[in-house]
Amino acid sequence: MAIERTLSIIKPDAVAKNVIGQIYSRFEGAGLKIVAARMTLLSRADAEGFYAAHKERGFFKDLVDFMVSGPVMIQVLEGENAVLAHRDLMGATDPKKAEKGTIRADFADSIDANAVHGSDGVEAAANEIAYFFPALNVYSR
Ligand code: RTP
Ligand code: MG
Repeated sequence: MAIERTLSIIKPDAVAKNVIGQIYSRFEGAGLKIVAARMTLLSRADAEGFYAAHKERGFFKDLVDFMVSGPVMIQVLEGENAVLAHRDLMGATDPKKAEKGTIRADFADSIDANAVHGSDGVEAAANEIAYFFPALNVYSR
């Protein structure tokens, strides 16, 4: 099994609900280690750059508006098959379709306010980690 890293964002809705710790417990319970973390209020430029792949989609403006609506908690997770393991913990993008017991089923309200982000592949993870964390701020554990 490959040890991977992936980027996680606890989105403004979940930060506002005060469930950062509960979400962190799920990461730790699944064997994912938090190797970098930072709370920040994203600028529009940060959010637009991060979601640049979606800039032609109809939901892009709503997505950016939402991501800058309050602080987010950004972390790098490390572990065996971290990218997919994290996507499994998150559940489907639309919380109505997310499996019971997933983070989105338990904490998300809608497809827009869906509690968490996770990289969708190893290459995206590397780019997203570099986007938010200079190399010196990521530690192997
Ligand atoms: P994320 O990137 O946030 O981890 O979510 P994801 O991979 O499950 O979904 P993605 O297709 O990458 O979409 C990014 C975010 O855009 C919002 N979205 N809205 N209204 C819509 O049809 C729609 N589709 C996507 C969601 O908040 C999604 O997390
Ligand atoms: Mg995505």
